[in-house]
Amino acid sequence: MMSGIKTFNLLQHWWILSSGRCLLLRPTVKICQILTVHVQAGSFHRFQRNSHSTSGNIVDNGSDSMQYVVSMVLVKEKSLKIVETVGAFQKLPMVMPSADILSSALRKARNVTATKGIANIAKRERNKGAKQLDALMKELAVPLRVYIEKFPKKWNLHPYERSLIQLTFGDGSYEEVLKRVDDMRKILLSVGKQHASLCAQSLSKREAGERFTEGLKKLEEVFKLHQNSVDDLLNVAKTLRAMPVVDLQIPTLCLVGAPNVGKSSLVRILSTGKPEVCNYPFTTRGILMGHIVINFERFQVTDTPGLLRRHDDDRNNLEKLTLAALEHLPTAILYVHDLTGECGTSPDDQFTIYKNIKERFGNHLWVDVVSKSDLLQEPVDTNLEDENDDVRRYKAFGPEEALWVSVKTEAGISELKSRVKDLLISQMDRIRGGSCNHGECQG
Ligand SMILES: Nc1nc2c(ncn2[C@@H]2O[C@H](COP(=O)(O)OP(=O)(O)O)[C@@H](O)[C@H]2O)c(=O)[nH]1
Ligand SMILES: [Mg+2]
Repeated sequence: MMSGIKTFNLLQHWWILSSGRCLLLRPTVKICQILTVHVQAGSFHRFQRNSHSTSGNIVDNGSDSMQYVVSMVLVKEKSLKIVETVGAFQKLPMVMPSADILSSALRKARNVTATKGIANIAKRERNKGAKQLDALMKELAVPLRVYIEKFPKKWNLHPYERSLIQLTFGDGSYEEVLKRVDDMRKILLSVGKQHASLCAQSLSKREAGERFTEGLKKLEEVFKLHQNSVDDLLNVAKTLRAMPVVDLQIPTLCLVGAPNVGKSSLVRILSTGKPEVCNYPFTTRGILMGHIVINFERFQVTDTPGLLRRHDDDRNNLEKLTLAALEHLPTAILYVHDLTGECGTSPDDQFTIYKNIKERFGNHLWVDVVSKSDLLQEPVDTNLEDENDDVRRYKAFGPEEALWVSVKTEAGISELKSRVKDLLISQMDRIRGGSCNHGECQG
């Protein structure tokens, strides 16, 4: 929440300054917040010095601390609306290459004539020059304004699309490109206005001609200096438009597990159609974000190389994509476990990853699968229950109720197909029942 951020800033001030108590009240009135702070007597002055944007009064409440009531009128709060649709990238405006904007603007400006009926040559010349410079400025600046208006602000995007922007361009780059284009627009307006005005004040035909040429040169120069911002925006639009499209109304099966555990092999065997492989711009590896057909029903599927045992900050973009899909899309999870020890991630590490994912996304519809059963011994029913040894039980059986399957012998596959189909149909019910927002499905 926007107000949360404001509050956080205030609290930062306070934490530095005081060991006293802080109470934050959030009234329903959105533009106003009241922060009540008990400040130790000695630290009050520093607090006051650091709080330029606050006003208030001291109330001596008779104890060794003073109560300082800060009434703040905050900048208009933008309430973050929850965006429930995707598809913004397909609606992006077509950005013209910068060279085309410039040549088209120059051509249009050249066709502008002086206002009719001005008999005096000098007046006519300066009128024409000023009008042409004004037209050139507008022809250059207006398309940029349209782009800025039509490119969605990040907070207006569905969180999954926001994640895709983040993964593709990195932190803040999308906004930075838009800002550069807006800055360029402002400079063009300022330079254009200044030179059109100079031209309009010319005293002779020659002076008007010179000032016009000077203005034209300056506008062209400024445009060329910044034109790569427009071309960068064009590339941003191209990249985003080419992203795989997801449909929030169709259930998505998300394959999760460590790399090489057999996820893609399962997708292939589960699907009667050929799964489509789409490309995300942040990786050269083919990622499956396509459709599968199970028993004549069409579902979406995402399959990435897999999650490793590491902290979220250290994850690569493909791992982050899996997490973003789980977090923001109404997905059902097919979690694949390889207990053979051959996939490169030990069963111990797989257990750690599994626990973490289950903790975070346990509210999703879920099926656990132990893969490559052809390579595994029948588990012996030892006394693990008594030992209460989760890891050892996991290593022998996989998670509770996991289905043992083999792509090689097709053992367990028909049962898996029917479990996955039931899972996706339940997912469809959740979507239709409206209990799925951004992947947070309440079961
Ligand atoms: N023996 C055996 N090998 C399998 C089975 N499933 C997958 N594999 C092998 O395991 C390796 C990794 O499989 P893949 O589907 O690419 O794993 P992913 O990285 O999780 O998508 C490949 O060499 C597969 O042939 C299985 O049921 N039995
Ligand atoms: Mg794979």
